[in-house]
Amino acid sequence: MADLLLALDVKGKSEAVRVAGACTGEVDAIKIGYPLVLSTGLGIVKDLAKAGIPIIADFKVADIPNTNSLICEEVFGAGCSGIITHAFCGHDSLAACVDAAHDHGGVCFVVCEMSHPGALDFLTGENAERMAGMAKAAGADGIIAPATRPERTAILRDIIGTSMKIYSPGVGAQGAQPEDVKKYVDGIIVGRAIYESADPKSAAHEFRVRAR
Ligand code: FNU
Repeated sequence: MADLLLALDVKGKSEAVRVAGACTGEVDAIKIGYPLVLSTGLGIVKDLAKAGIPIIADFKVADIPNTNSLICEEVFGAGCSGIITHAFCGHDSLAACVDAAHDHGGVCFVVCEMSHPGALDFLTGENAERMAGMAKAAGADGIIAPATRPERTAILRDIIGTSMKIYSPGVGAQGAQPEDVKKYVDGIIVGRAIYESADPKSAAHEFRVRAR
């Protein structure tokens, strides 16, 4: 049984509020990222948070520890309850994000293996497995692993165990189905298949039922 996270990669406040409003009650969290925040500013978090749904910032943070801390301060100060970070910058950069999240009562998720085809160039195999181990050692709350490669997500689950969560993108527009991956993960992340739908509420409802 997996939760449903809406990837709200729309542009502009009115579209974001429209889709989020339509999906209220059908999604367990909203994931925002650069497309939305660069078009609206970080103040969009307060607008979305009115619905009471947790907001996770997918900024794939990837810098030196001090800069990572500064980014996280802004994210949590704006009202987000989670941050998604990269791990390939190393243990100290990752620790900065985990510590900042926990200092604010939030959660930190770590990208280990990405869902797109190009992930196979670097973000897979031994690299992904080492990052999963690093995420666990850092005390992160969870990892990001691909619905498009469920067999890889199963391997990463074995590494982190059951005390950490896995959120999994790739369902819908990238070709994966909820049924492919739900037994390995705690949440599926769905963007275009919901926000580009003529009826986002029904689309979200269907994904949520299928993820259960
Ligand atoms: P949709 N996302 C992803 N793959 O797709 N954060 C990853 O490996 C990853 C992600 C995000 O395809 C992507 O940026 F680490 O329209 C987008 O916000 O369903 C969402 O997950 C997928 O969107």
